[in-house]
Formats: sequence, structure tokens, C-alpha cells
Amino acid sequence: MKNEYLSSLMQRVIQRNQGEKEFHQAVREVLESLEPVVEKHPEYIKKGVLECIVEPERIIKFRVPWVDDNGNVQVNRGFRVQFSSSIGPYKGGLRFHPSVYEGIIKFLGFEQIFKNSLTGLPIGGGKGGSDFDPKGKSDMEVMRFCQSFMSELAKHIGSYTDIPAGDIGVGSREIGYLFGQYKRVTNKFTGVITGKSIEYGGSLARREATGFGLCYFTDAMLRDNGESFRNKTVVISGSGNVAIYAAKKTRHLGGKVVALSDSDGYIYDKNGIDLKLVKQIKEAERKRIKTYISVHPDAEYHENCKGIWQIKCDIALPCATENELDKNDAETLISNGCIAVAEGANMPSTPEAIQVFLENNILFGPAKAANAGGVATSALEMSQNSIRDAWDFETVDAKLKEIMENIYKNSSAAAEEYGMKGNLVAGANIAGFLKVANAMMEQGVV
Ligand code: NDP
Ligand code: 2IT
Repeated sequence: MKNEYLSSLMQRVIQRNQGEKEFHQAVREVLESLEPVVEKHPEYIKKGVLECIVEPERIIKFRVPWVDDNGNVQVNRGFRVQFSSSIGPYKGGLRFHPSVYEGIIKFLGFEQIFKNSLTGLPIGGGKGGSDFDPKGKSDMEVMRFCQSFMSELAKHIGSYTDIPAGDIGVGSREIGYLFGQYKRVTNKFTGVITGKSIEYGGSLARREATGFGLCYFTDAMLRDNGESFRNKTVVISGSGNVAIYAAKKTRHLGGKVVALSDSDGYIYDKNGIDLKLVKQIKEAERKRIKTYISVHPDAEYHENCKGIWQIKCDIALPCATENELDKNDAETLISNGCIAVAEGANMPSTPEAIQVFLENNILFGPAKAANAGGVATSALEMSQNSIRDAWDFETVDAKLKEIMENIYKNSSAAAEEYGMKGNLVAGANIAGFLKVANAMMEQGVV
């Protein structure tokens, strides 16, 4: 970083948050993008906006004790990072995965500030989770864990304070148990969590929203460059909520999805993935993606999920987890003729991979912009809960599409305004930052 103030701020972030490498990575990317902004607007430095924005407003960290099916006491850690409430109540998902520690939740909470700002809706940034692993646990174990987690979290959230949702390892089953316990301990039926099932206040299209939104964004980016999804070969990593609905929308838009993965390995089906079967395996049976080949023996299964980027494709949509796509993978994709990459997961490409994409003029949709459809539709769920109404699928889907197209336009315009035409990483960071920064300045030093 050339700017002296920004590089010394980066050093302070590293000092204060030792060992939290994912958080450092997320902050560095944003500060780098903001160099031309602070040069044009030194007031953001003078008024301490950047100093404040890298420090969470509040971090809640708690013990989550629960009893497993054998009667043994298990103890996990729970987190909620309430990062920024400048433009709305804290909003962001909960992740249950063994890799969760404070640095992961901070990186996700930090990203969420700018992503939520880009949606154009009044939502601040937050994230939470636990190192609990739902995989291999019985439904009753998951329920007891969720009840214990919410018994503490309930003290800190509320429909006008902080509204959690799902993320890795937190789907409709977990959301149900969390909501049930919130209602029990507070005696309130409010829209305190999003991603709820339709029966008790969820929004139609929230389940599809992140994956559909990713494709609406990618489609806008492709069309702006004279391309489209039509007849394109698409590789999607992951096989969870985001990946499955990205695959479905890719197909609606005329593309062919040939590969999906989980943390063990990937499947390659040159005839196009049988999505109905994937939904059965992953959503209904909670089995491994490998099971796919027992029904389609003509498809291939390979151990090692990273190998998925070796497959020749036109469009790559990483939808699993952070840092899943590195410099080598980026170079392989390009040498195989890939023209566009858009991130469904949060921070899936390493900084070196992003640099390779930008240097080679690959159409690149960064996570904050490209996967904002999930949280945007969560905000639409909040609206419906507030007015005690339920919109039909087409209404929500149309709003989602419009939001994603606007995010593309605003990110492109910001990149161009600051002299980096086509660089949507910088554009998304800048457009997301400006709204939050201006709100912070108007609200004073708080
Ligand atoms: P799910 O839990 O539904 O699915 C996660 C998928 O990613 C699974 O296939 C999982 O495989 C795979 N995965 C998880 N961790 C790893 C890992 N360390 N290495 C390789 N594969 C891994 O989560 P989502 O689909 O909801 O989330 C996927 C990504 O999208 C995350 O980065 C999340 O933060 C982001 N996101 C999610 C949104 C949402 O609305 N759900 C919104 C915006 C972003 P396995 O089953 O083997 O663990
Ligand atoms: O990363 C994300 O944006 C999410 N996991 C969705 C958050 C939300 O509040 O819907």
C-alpha cells in the first residue's frame, strides 16, 4: 500500500488482531481499494472513519455447553461480532463449522458491512457462529446445541438490534431450532432471524436467493461485455445452499453445469449435473457428493475438492468457502479458456488469484457484490415480517434481480469514477464504503 496512513493503519490492525489472518486479508483488500478515495477525500482520515470502521462495535464470545446422545457434556464456543450499525441494525449469518474462531467471524462481519451497504437496503454488518460441527450429529444433538447457543445469543439480538441468518452449516433445520428457542426465552414472535421456513414468517425465494442473485449479477456482467450464460460450460464448487441454487439458475439462463464438490472431492458429469439428484443427496439425505456416481456411473468422482478448477469451463463460480481458489487454480482456469469468475462464497479467491484474474482481464465478480443477493433477500424478509405480510415468489425474485443489477451498475460506475474501469473489486469496495463512511461522519464519533 503506497498511502502512508493506510499502511500504518494496516499495521495496527495486524498488531491488534494477532493471528487472525483471514481478517487481515479482508481488511487489506478494502484498504488497498480505498487509496484513491482517501486521496480525493482526506476527511475520511481526519474524522477517524477508517480507524473506526476496522474495529467492531462489539464482540460477544460465549460458552455453549450441551449434552450429546451418550449423555456426555460437550462444550463449544459461540461468537457474535456486531461490526457496524451505521446504516442499519447488525445483519449477517451464523456459521457452524469446526474451523470457526474469532478471526473468521471478524473477516465475515467486516465483509458484511460493505456487502450490506451495496444492497441499497438499511442493514448494518455483523456475523456470528460456533466451532460446532453439525456434520454427523443427530437432529436432537443439533437441537440441543442450537437451544444452548440461542439461550445466550438471545440477550444480544432483536429485530431492531441484530438479525442473524444462516451461513455454512446453518440451514433451515438450525434456523428453526434457533428461532424456537428465541421465542421461548423472550416470549416474542418477531422477525429476529431470517431464512425462516415459509410456515412461520420466512420469505419465498430466500432459499434460492444467494445462488440466483449470483447468477443475476454474473449475467449482468456478461451482458455488459457482449456475453451471456447461453451454451456456456460452468463449474461450481460446493454443493450447499449457494451452489445448488446457482446451478439451478445457471440452467435457467442456458448454461450447463458440469461439476460440483464438497470438502472431500468433486463430481464431473460431462452431460450436465443431475440437479434433482444432488438436491436429494445434499438437502434430503445429508450425504456426501460422492454418492452421485452410484446413480450416474458414467460421471466421475475425484477425491480432493481443489481439483475441480482443473476442469475446462467458460465460467467458474466458487461457492464453497474462503481461499478455495489460489493463484495456480486461477492460471489453470485462464489457460483452459475461462472468461468469467464470480464469487458465491465469501473471499473464495486468494489475493494472488484475484490479481491473476484482473491482470488477464477476466470478468471478475467479487463476493461482496456477487453474493449479496442472500442478505438482500433477508432484508426483504425483514420488511415482510415488519408489515406482517408475505409476498409471492415472483415479487421477491423480481426485487432480487433488480438489486443485483443495481449492485453491478454501482460497482462498475465507482470503479470507473476512481480510474479503475472494469475492476469490480475496487468498485464494490468503494461503493460499499462511501455510504457507510458518510453515515458515520454524520453521526459523529460514536
Ligand atoms: P452450506 O453449509 O450449505 O454448504 C457449504 C458447502 O461448501 C458444502 O458443500 C461444503 O462441503 C463446502 N465446504 C465448506 N467448507 C469447506 C472447506 N473448508 N473446503 C471445501 N469445501 C467446503 O453453506 P452455504 O452454501 O450457505 O455457504 C457457502 C459459501 O457461501 C460460504 O462461503 C458462505 O459464507 C457464503 N454465503 C452464503 C450465503 C447464504 O445465504 N447461505 C450468502 C452469501 C454468502 P461439506 O459438506 O463437505 O462441508
Ligand atoms: O454471507 C452472507 O451474506 C450470508 N451468509 C447471509 C446473511 C443474511 O443475513 O442473510
